[in-house]
Amino acid sequence: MKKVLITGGVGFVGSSLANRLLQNYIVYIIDDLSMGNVNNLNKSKNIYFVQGSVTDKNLMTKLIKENNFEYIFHLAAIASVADSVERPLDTHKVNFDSVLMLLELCREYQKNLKRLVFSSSAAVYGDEETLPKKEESVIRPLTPYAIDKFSAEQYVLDYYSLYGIPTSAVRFFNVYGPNQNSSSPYSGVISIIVDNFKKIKEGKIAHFTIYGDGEQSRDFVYIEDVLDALIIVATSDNSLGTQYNVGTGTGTTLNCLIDTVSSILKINLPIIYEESRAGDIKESLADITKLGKIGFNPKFDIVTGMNDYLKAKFQ
Ligand code: UD2
Repeated sequence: MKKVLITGGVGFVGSSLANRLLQNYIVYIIDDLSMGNVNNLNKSKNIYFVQGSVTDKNLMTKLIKENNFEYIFHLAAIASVADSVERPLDTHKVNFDSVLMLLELCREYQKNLKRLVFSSSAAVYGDEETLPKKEESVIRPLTPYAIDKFSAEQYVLDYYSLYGIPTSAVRFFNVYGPNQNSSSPYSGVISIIVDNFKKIKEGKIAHFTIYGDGEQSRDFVYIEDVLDALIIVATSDNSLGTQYNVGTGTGTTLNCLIDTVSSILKINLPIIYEESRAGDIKESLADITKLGKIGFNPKFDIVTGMNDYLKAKFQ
């Protein structure tokens, strides 16, 4: 069987991708377990797990030198924007330096690679107000996280034009689904909301804090659609050397989201309103025309996505 490498492969997106790909590939995973959990992975003899950091040059060199990968998905990152503001130097090592090192290792050792896919973020667009965001919209990265994502993405794409390394990048909007870690206040808002609904269902006391009036909206994209997008981008000839928004093209407000979950579960979640978070943007919405042109068509809207998620979480 052919080999795939997923960095950050026990995290939310990485583990979901590994579980999908292990039917057809030997899936190599490198993860330092800083956010993810090995229990996210299905039990399979096709998974080869390496515990370590993508910033470890010796470890990465060994991994890339000794294996021929058909695809590499670089999903390892410090995902918290707040962390990047607190610790710009540390987060830069993971979110930027590891990418450049991986590109160099691929240039040297991966002669049969079909694609390296890098996970970037909608954060690169920052707070410029024109919506929806197209890939060529104004880029205004406002945090170390966003700056690293944008610069790493540009390096990744340049390695195709400069050296012919087959690369692509994706800019994730707000991804949600089972296995998303809800432990930090900066975890994806849907995972926090679902956790609180779960507590109430179990008879515990819980509430959800809305920062602002709840009318802020996001383009929430379900993990199954994200996996489809990653695979389409990795396998399309047209996606070489270019980047794609990964969203649904539809925005949902927090208020509407909470109503949707309430009506699916028939449970009421007490809400507390607090001041908006510093730097929070009001609306975020992807234009997914470019991804559509290579065959992406999201299968889940917020209602079907939340139904699927809640089924997995509450069964
Ligand atoms: C997302 C990404 C972030 C960065 C950013 C770029 C996630 C988890 N975060 O941040 O990494 O790429 O986009 O724009 O995908 N909220 C509450 N209560 C809570 C938690 C959140 O009201 O307990 C609000 C929050 O203030 C925001 C909205 O919910 O208005 C969405 O928050 P988020 O952290 O899920 O995602 P976002 O878009 O701020």
